[in-house]
Amino acid sequence: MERLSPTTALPAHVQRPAYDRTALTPGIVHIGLGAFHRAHQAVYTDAALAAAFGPWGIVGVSLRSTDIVQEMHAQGGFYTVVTRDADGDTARVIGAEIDAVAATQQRARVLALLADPAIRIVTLTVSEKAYGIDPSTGGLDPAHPAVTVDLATPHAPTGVVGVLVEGLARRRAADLPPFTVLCCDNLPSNGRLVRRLVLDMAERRDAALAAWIAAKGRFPSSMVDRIVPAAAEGTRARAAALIGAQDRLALETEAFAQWVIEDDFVDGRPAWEAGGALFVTDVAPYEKMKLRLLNGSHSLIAYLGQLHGLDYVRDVMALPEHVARVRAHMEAAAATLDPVPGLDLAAYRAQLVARFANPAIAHRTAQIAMDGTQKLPQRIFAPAVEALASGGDADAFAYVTALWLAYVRRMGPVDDPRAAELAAAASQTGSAPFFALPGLFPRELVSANGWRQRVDAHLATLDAAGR
Ligand code: CS2
Repeated sequence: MERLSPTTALPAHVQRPAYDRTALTPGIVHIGLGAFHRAHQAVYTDAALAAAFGPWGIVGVSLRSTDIVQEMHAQGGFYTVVTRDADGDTARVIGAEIDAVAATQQRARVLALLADPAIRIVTLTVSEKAYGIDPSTGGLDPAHPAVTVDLATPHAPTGVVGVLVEGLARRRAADLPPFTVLCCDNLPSNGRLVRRLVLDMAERRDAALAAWIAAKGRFPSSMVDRIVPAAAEGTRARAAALIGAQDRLALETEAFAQWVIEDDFVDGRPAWEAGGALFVTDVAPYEKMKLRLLNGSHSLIAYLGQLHGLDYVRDVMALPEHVARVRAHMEAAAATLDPVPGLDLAAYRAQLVARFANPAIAHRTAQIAMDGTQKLPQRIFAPAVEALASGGDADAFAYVTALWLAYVRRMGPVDDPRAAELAAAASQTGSAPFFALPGLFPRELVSANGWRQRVDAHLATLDAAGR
């Protein structure tokens, strides 16, 4: 079977780029070429290009992997997004990615691109742990492996913050405006957070550079949402049956997608609203809602699944007692939220339960369970602090915390950048050694004795039940 490429003759039912792909030129560099970006921002960009064509082709940069870049080259940037829900499967071929670069092999090319006047936006999906955030201060962690390297050799950066700072330094030297930095990772106030990290690193190399970025740079926050599991067994075969060609980059996802963005760009942007993106002045209420209701419940489901031997989110959602837990968690999380403009929270919660239960989506609980130290602070600990401050018992959050600790003790060593510290804490008794890990739990929780007793009580029950 022919390999998918820009010249493949696709069956009529397959949606394809509705613009002149040969006329597309680069305007965006995206760092982090994972499944999520390809099924989210790239799809919105494809829709934007069809509605209002412009110089907004995406050049994808992979910081570590080289395989994905080879596959993108082999298919001329084309790949299939298969949407799976109760109505069946639909295939859409995306053309917005016009080139791909592996930073480990072509670092000079990545830096040259960032200094190219045609590039006006740099978007990011590198995962929570890649940024090098010091959990105690919220600023840059100089001990993070990539940050250490990039502080020592700033002109040959390897990590995301180092690459952004060197790119911005080159633009300043060339008398160009900065590019807009648009973070699309699941972190609270993600634009503000990345701005702080970039300024921290710039400050350490050149105060004038930091002042220039602070004055001219733009770092809009954004809330992104679409459930996109890593490609599963059968993904490629299903895509091939739909498009009549072989696609090694095919992805499967749900129909739902959401993107809420602060409309604050240095020098223009694609018409992402054509794909359904919402432009607002303050993303905070949307992002809090999503991190606490979707991602918080996801972490609950992931640890329930891991402790009960359930491999997929849909397996957990097939058991009524777990669904009841999920609903109770959402109830507690919703109580910590401000109203979200134009959104009915009850409907949003009901829709989430249906999305998690989607039988056609094979989302591994192991994938969501990883990196707990990077995910739980914004998903579970922050709402716990707020619930306690307003007089609640925050028991739902104590329960997820206990599940995570039980998972770490039972499954260790776990996939987490702080795995060694977690393993050391797990070799001692009780939860106290975990609460002593620097910067992991907010101070308000470390000193909340009543809440910590609830964590211990849940942990004892889980131990007694063998899970
Ligand atoms: C998940 C997210 O892996 C995880 O931690 O909670 O990737 C989740 O699927 C997305 O944020 C959905 O938008």
